[in-house]
Amino acid sequence: MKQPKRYLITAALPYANGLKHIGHLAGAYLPADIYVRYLRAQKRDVVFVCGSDEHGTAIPIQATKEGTTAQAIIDKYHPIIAQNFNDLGISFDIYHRTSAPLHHETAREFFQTLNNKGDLITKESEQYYDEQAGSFLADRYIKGTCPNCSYPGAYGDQCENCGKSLSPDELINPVSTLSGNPPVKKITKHWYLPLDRHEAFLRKWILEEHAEDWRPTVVGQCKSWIDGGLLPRAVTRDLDWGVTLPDDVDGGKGKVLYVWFDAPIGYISATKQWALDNGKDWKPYWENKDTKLVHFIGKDNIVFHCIIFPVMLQLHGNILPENVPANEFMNLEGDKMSTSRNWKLEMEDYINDFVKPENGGSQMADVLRYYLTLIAPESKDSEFTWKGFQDANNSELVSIFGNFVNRALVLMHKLCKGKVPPLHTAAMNELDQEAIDNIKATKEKVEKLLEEYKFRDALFEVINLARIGNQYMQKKEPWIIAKTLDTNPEGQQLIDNCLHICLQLTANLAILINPFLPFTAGKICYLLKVVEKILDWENAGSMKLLSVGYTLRAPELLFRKIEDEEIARQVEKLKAAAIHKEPVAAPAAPVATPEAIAVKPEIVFDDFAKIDLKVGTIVAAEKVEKADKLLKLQVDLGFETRTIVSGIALHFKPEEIVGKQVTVVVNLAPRKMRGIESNGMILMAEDAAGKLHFIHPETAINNGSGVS
Ligand code: B3M
Ligand code: ZN
Repeated sequence: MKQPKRYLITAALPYANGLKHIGHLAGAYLPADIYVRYLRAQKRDVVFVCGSDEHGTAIPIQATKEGTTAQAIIDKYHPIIAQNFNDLGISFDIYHRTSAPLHHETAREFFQTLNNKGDLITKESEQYYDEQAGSFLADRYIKGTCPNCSYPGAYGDQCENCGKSLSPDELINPVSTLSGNPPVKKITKHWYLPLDRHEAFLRKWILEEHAEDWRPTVVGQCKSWIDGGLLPRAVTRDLDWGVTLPDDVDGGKGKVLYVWFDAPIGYISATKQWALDNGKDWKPYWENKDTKLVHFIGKDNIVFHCIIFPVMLQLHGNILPENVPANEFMNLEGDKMSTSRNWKLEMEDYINDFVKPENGGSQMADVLRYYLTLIAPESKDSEFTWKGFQDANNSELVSIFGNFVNRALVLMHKLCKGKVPPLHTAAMNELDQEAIDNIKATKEKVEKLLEEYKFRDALFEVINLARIGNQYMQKKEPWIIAKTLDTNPEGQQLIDNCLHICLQLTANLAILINPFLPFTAGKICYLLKVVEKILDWENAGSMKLLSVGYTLRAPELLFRKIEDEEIARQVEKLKAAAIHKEPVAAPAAPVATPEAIAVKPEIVFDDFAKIDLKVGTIVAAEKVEKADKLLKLQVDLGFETRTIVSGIALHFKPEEIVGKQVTVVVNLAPRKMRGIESNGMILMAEDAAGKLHFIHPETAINNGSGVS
């Protein structure tokens, strides 16, 4: 693609229903910010939009929890979240709100246009209804067991445990979160976006045109959605919180737009508000093909940004995203981050504990940005540990990056009278040239990686340049030469060359690190007494950033060491705050029938110990021909993958159990079933209704783990 004329960068709009954690930060906002800062340094025309998602059932549900109104909830969380992002250096051009009238108008117009063009259909259907509360149960007003992972607290729109997007009808044992009662069904009319009409477009656009440049995880998720069959998606809800339908829409009274219909339109209304505030025209950003639109999101938002919103944009006559670099999830200290179990590190907490001036200041915001980028879940889930955070700080930021910059300044003050020394070309050797070449090469590498959204690799290259700087200094040993100056006065030229190069390298580091660690880049500019204009990307690779003879400030450390006690305190705090409880509205377990509680005759421990139970993951499943009840499974047990034939075909479809962890009896004698040798048995629990449930660890663990 030739260079775009302008860029519109979006980061998912967070729900304003609570504080956001570092998993959110690492998933969308930080990578988006790095990309935008890089583009700005390239002097490209770029607008970075975000804002609060203030609709959907999540908001009124939080209001009920806090005993207040939906409006009070968004008014409480919107400014705090905006401030948290600001404190961590996330540099939106606008942080808008979907409760703004401009957004309501924009979303309503969008719906109207599609509806008038015949791009939406209406359908009457039976939907869950709470008779006691007298209302329909959209999305999060209904809970039940996830059909995909058996998590008992899944919502009607999504399971927060496995991330699968759901519809209320898929929930097992659904209950209303309003009254706790099982719901009834009632007829209602809704508007639908018929995705099935757009399969050919989506296949061509994603699976052909973007098969190479989008992340494999993103293309993979889209492919499975498309292959799974696209269905019309309801875009309205029976709710009293959200964007109301246009007045002239027949039967639209009392209904609002589905939050996932209006929220992405929030990117457009945010751009409009930004344009109003800055005397600009918003239209080219959404209508001209020479705009590059990029959505930064977490993996649970892929379908909305890659399938549904693009169909909407296409129908409405807008441009489509060039890329949707979605990140996988970030776990925390060995477990999934979770709001309901309070297993998380909120941005707010980090800011209070580290970023407040008395606790370290903005440099500590950069430390978090550094570690989160280092472990960015770009291709697979990753894990934040406090130990990892400490190590990244102490052994990379302090010992490599900070140390290099500090030594360059200290030695310059000691050996070059506090001024930038000249470069004596005649006295240069190949080590000097190599260092200079490395600066230029690093610039090119970082640039290429950033253009490909490979932020962790790009950051590695920057740190590596600091590492190269340290090695160069170590090889040149100007402090040793300084001791021989009495007998060898030309030695000063060698010292000058080394420090000249180290200081120019330091200025280059400021430019290259700026998209990732903006506070650090600012601090280096301060130490070098240069204006931040120097951080323009085109300056990277230059060896003329600092003028010869220029006096620099006395060195100050860029990063402080993080002590063991600080880390221990954080781990303790996390554990103490964790809530070990079943999700609130989990359906009560059905009472066991007398048969189920009948107990078999007593055995001794040795009898039990003969059974070898291990955890495995079902990696493939297919029906066994001419056997209604049997599924042929491939189960990965860590040490080997086995074929197991299991009598569960009436309970599970093959595609819904692939990926599940199960408990396997691994030392059961092999047995042939329908000609297939089965090597083990999967443990199942049967409930009172005769439904089967897998027995599996609470969170994923290594295959082959023993069960006893
Ligand atoms: N508010 C969900 C989320 O925060 C949703 C994103 C909207 S992006 C248009 O994950
Ligand atoms: Zn699930």
